[in-house]
Amino acid sequence: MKDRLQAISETALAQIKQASGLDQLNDVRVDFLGKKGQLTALLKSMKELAPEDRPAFGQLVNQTREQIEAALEEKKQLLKQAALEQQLKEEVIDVTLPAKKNNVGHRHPNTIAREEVERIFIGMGYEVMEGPEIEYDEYNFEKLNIPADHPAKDEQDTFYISKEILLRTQTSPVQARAMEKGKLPIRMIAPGRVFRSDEVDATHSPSFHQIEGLVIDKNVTFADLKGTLEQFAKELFGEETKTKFRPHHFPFTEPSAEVDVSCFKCGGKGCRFCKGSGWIEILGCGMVHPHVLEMCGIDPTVYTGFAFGVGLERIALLKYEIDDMRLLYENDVRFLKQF
Ligand code: 2NL
Repeated sequence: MKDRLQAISETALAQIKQASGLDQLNDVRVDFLGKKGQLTALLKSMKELAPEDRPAFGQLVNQTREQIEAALEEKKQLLKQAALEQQLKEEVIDVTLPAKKNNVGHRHPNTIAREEVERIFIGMGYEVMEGPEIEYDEYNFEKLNIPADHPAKDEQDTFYISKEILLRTQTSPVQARAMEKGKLPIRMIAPGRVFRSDEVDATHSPSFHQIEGLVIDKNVTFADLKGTLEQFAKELFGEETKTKFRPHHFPFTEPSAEVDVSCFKCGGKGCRFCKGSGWIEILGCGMVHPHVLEMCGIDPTVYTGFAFGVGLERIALLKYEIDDMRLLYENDVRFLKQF
């Protein structure tokens, strides 16, 4: 029995010495010290010894176990150290290499233009408000003085979810909702996506963006409208910009006007950009129709107001001299990076 113990001890220590990895070392441990290991088997066979020899032999087996355990632990530390050194050698970082370039995104020209318009009106004390893109016919048309049989409904043909629910053709429903809330006075702009059943070309898209403005208070006049939009045009296109109000018709305003700005390319002399006229159309506006005020719960004998609507894409195309609206929707980074 002693010889067997000696033999087990020697082979165990030899195998531990030779182990070249932690897995292999663990195999050795299981083979000798495990439940079905050689040393355990030897302990079990102690009954072959005379009872008086058993305690001394048991002690010997335990000593051997401790020796093997100590050798295992020592080898384990050695292997771990070697593995760490290997890892450090493999993962050397060359701090002199150039850093990886981070591709940072860029604001879309529409976003730049919207934020610019918002900045100007916030500076004049306006609030920015938003509303749903899916609207009731009632808010998109009826309350804005466009009843079922109105020809403007042809011009603003849109996408219907049902007979009463549609994709909004303008952001005015946001303003109709604000008026209905009844908190006066109102000074607000409503930027957002709108929809029309239009064919795609250089200046049209079935989905585009608008910014509408609304002011409601006592004693608001067309002079306030003119002053406000003149100031807006100067801030957007430069201090020297002139404005021209041409009479127009919108169902929701009376009187109504379209506004031209003097061409910021040629200063009004006439060039390719303004098609020789010296003027560029930028928005539509007017005094809110008394019937619209009434339908939105405001007494038109006490309050008056003005409203305007700007096409965001139109501003972006003009400001950044882009000649085709489709470029705004292609999301080609080579295009978008330029602004
Ligand atoms: C255009 C013309 C316009 C309005 C929008 C408006 C809104 C309410 C009441 C009255 Cl709640 N009017 N909005 C008024 C005049 C013109 O837009 O050509 N936009 C691109």
